[in-house]
Amino acid sequence: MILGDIADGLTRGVEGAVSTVSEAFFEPVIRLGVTGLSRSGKTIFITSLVANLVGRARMPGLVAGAEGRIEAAYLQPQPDDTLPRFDYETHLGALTAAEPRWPENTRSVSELRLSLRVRPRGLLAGLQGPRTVHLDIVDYPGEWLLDLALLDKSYDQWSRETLARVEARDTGSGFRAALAEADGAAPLDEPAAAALARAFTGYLTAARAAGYSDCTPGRFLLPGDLAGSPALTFAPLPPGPAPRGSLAREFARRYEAYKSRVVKPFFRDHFARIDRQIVLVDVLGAIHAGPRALDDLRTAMADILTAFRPGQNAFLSQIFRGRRVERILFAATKADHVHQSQHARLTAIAEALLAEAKSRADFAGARTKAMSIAALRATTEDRVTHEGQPLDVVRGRLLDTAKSAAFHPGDLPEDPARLLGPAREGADRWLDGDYGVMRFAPQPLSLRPGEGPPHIRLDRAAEFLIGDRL
Ligand SMILES: Nc1nc2c(ncn2[C@@H]2O[C@H](COP(=O)(O)OP(=O)(O)O)[C@@H](O)[C@H]2O)c(=O)[nH]1
Ligand SMILES: [Mg+2]
Repeated sequence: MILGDIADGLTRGVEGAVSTVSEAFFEPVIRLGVTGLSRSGKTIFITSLVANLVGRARMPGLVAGAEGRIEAAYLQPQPDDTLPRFDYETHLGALTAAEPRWPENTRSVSELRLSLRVRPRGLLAGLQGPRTVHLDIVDYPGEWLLDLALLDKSYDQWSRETLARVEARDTGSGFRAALAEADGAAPLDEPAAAALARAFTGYLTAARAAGYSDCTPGRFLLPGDLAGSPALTFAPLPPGPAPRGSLAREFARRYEAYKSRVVKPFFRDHFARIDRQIVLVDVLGAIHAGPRALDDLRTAMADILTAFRPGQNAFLSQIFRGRRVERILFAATKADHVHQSQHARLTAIAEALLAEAKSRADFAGARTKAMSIAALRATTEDRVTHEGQPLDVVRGRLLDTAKSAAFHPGDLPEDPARLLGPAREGADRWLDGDYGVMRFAPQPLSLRPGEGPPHIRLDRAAEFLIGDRL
């Protein structure tokens, strides 16, 4: 064991003790983690959740709200001075503009504190005044969770595995060519090292775009503010001599620095402090992209979920020290793309996607649930007559042309195996049907006072995630 690790564990323990004591005596804090692969809907989810907690008219499923016990909800300065703030106002502004648009991509971790003034329920209601519960929402890329696997791997081992994948993929040709020019034993030359790292990043980006998910290191895809730093300027190299001062020696050192300076601090400072977690999954997008993308999503989710089983990993056990994420919600997002008659099937597919990951361990006693949601509803439902038959459709404004359209995306199967079976077998396309997805623009909103944006089951998601603490 490395000494640094022991120190990590100790500091965390002391901090943990202090915060538990102060939280118990003063104002409780719920840290809600929001994650998912890029484009899964994190930004929209947080924006709509906050807006719908501030104005709760559309949140009947949040019990404390329905009982009228939430007296106020307001944004406050967040407790962590070094984390970027989630840019709620800008994102909400984009969604509620006269010409609404989806917010820009974000690619880093950010945080927002929403404080709720809540009257206690039951017998205590008459005895105690309202108390304040802080909800700290932490948005971070699911890609970063994939890095957990690196902690157990040496540079040589990671290089071997990564290069085997590079060999097998078309998207690897550019990096293979760059590698052929490189000599690991030669003295380090910074421009050459940077060029090699760029070629490797190019490969990862292409592999991700082609639907592959095992694209570590995760920060190479989503560097946040670390872009260009030495900890992100390395690449895998084939085995060979690595004398002092050589490229290979320096890459191995930077790989270790990436683990200790980038991966570990994220897990220790952010991940290990999460109480409740939502994992957003764009199931419909993957079904639309085809069997390979769906199977890839399944393996990516399995990898991501290992992070929620601290018992399986020495480093995680150490930083969690018996604490755990208490509830995990898996949400299939963008459910407004299909008619509500399809939602139960969508949820069943999401459940089946996670079944394997779930059966491997039970998340150390965390409560888990799967749901289909739309954080921001961009469509309305309708039923039309098509070739003499009634057909359930959704209507919306198309993102590309701004034209209004009615859309029937293809019926999802009742049995998820009809999709997951072919996906696992590596089928090229779906035989049973054609699952289209249209990209809808957000609809213009005219919100009344006390109302957040329209959604599907965002209130139930909130109830599962935080309802018991209100
Ligand atoms: N129709 C619909 N589209 C959504 C919804 N949530 C996300 N999207 C789409 O998915 C895209 C990515 O969402 P975003 O929240 O930025 O993803 P992030 O990368 O995980 O933060 C958005 O630009 C929207 O086009 C939703 O609830 N309904
Ligand atoms: Mg985002």
